[in-house]
Amino acid sequence: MKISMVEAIPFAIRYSKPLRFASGAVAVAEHVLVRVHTDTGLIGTAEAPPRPFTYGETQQSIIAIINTVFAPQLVGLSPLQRELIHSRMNRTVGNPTAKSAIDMAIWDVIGQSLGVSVTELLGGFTDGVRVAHMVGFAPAADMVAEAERMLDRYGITSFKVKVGRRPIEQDIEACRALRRALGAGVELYLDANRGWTAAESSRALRALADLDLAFAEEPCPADDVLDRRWLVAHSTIPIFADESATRPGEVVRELLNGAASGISIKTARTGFTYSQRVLSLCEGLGVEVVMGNQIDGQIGSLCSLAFAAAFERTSRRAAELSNFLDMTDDLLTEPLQIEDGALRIRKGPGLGIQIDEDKLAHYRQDR
Ligand code: MUC
Ligand code: MG
Repeated sequence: MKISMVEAIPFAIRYSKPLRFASGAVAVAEHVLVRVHTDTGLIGTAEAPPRPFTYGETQQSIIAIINTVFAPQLVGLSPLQRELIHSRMNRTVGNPTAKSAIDMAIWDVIGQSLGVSVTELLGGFTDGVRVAHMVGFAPAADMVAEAERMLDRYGITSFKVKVGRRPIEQDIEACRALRRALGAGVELYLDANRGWTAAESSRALRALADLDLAFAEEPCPADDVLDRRWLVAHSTIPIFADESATRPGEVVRELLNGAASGISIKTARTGFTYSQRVLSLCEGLGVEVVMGNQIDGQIGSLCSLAFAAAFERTSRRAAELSNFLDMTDDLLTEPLQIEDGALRIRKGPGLGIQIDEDKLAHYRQDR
């Protein structure tokens, strides 16, 4: 089996409720559908979400790099030559979501060709993963209403609260209101997307010390090297790295620098191949992981779920798999369903992604 073509299709689907956070906001999912075709007729599918505020990629840059650089390097290779595929793509620095979508589509093809699911291929640990929901910036009462809706309708009991950049009192008020409304039984954790200084982080974490927060993600910039190390050393809760640890080398650097005590794994930026390597490093170094969300649609969420369910360490914590709920529509023929606070993997071959071609025709932007 040989790769015969790589397609990069831009599409745009509106959010019914835009997600706002310290480093940006997303109101429209302007993603790229990536399809890896083979000479056997099998087609692997994944999606790349451009996140200029985190990786510098745009929808146009993802399409350009795939069409002009990656596709010509990959056509003619076997999907099983994953190391060679990455070696070729890694001649170009950056472009993590473009590379990762190709990687995941290739795993999809391999799973389909063997008649097994990607979760089985990767590790096959479990078939269901608890879901954590991300609550974006809004007045405290609205954040509470959103979390209550997620709890009532989907049984979700783990919430990531977006904080940072806006007046710290507003964040403190929102966190207190959430704990008061949701009770002691739910898990709450924070993500400041580098929106605080180390001193502000320390102040906020002290002010919130009685709320039983599970951990805090990227409270201040990892580039503030000594400040961040000081914060991690003095924090009473774990500090997780997300956008400061987007590939294996960065993960090791941040952990050995004392800049983090846990790692967010996002398949959108490390695919399955490098997510596995990041996970192995975290196991070896003895740190916790959380499956993060790159504000993925249903395709990206399915990829993240497939990986999360494959391993013991990734399925321990609730995984961030619910951002798609705020989109007005999506491309799967069979939508993802969160039930009892969990998502179950698709048992069929590969990733189990079936694209609704009518919807794709409607939302694609290149025709
Ligand atoms: C997250 O965990 O930070 C928002 C910015 C980004 O890079 O990802 C999202 C969620
Ligand atoms: Mg984050």
